[in-house]
Amino acid sequence: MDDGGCSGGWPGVIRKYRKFLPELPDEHVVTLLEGNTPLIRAYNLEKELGGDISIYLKYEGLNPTASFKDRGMTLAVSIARARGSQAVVCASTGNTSASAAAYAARAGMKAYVLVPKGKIALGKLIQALMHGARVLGIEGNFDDALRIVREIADKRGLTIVNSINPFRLEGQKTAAFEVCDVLGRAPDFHALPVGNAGNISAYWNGYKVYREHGIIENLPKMLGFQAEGAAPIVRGEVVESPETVASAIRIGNPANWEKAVKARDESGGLIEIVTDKEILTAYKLLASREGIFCEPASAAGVAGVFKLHRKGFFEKGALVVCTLTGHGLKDPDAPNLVCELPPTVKADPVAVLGALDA
Ligand code: AN7
Repeated sequence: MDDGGCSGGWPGVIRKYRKFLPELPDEHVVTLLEGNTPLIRAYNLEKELGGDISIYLKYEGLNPTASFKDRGMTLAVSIARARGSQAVVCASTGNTSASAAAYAARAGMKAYVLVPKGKIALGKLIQALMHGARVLGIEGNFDDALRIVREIADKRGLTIVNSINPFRLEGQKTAAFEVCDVLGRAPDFHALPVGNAGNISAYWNGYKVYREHGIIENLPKMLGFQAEGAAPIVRGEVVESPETVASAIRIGNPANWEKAVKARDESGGLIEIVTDKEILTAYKLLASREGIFCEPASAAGVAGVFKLHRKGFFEKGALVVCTLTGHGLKDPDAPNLVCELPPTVKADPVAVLGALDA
């Protein structure tokens, strides 16, 4: 049995939120004690905006593989193994592959991952390799890779662990539970990046489940943000060659398209565009003003909140939660776009003093 060795500590999302999740006998749980990520008040960003709204950051980069994917992967891999599956497969812009590889390793299963060649952040590729996945770089984009996964999975008896696997979204909804558990209510707005469009639907379901159980009274409006060059839902059509600096959400044909539209419309929210420039500004601001380093895609939600705030979208006193979906260390190339490399200085105190404030 895998109890993660938690011995009275946080038991991972399956055991914590068991009564809200699909049934799974205890002996089948595969866990790295994911979840329980901090909800951090963004005091400095609030000040930046003039102090009229409250902003909290759900820092999902602090999960075991440093992204929100672990919440769904614990459940998807546990159930795959419980049903006798030997191997999992996914297409990925990076984070799903890292998480699938880690949980498959934990479960003693094989993981196969298809990634768009040269288009995923280095840290994520390293994770998948280190966890022992069979990684293939596809000469195409994420959407091509997912199409192939759908075609080959059955032929080889592989369990797909992309978010078309319903257990992924079931697990991911636990993030909404945690937000409510901390705040004692649901926020007024919940902002997050949209790529394959699973997470926005998962959060929405989580909030609805908590309301059905009488744990919260209000529901948030869901605010999803796509990158300008990869915004199929906003534009209402598939984007054949998606482009954005936020490689995690470089997706032109989201698998959970309808579910995301439903979350948007049922909640009275919106899905809008942010530019790469707006994403990078928020990315840098989070790191330099709040001390929180997320990957570029993760900053899309914050960029969107800034944009809406400028338009006077939020009523005074609104409580806004932004999910920061992945850790900044995953993408060691992106900082080059917003920071200069450090100057080199002679190993001499006078030279160093002279250079400190230059
Ligand atoms: C950091 O890993 O699709 O809208 O293959 O890694 O639920 O897809 C990643 C998506 C946001 C978008 N932020 O979430 C993959 C993959 C980060 C991400 C998203 C992803 P969805």
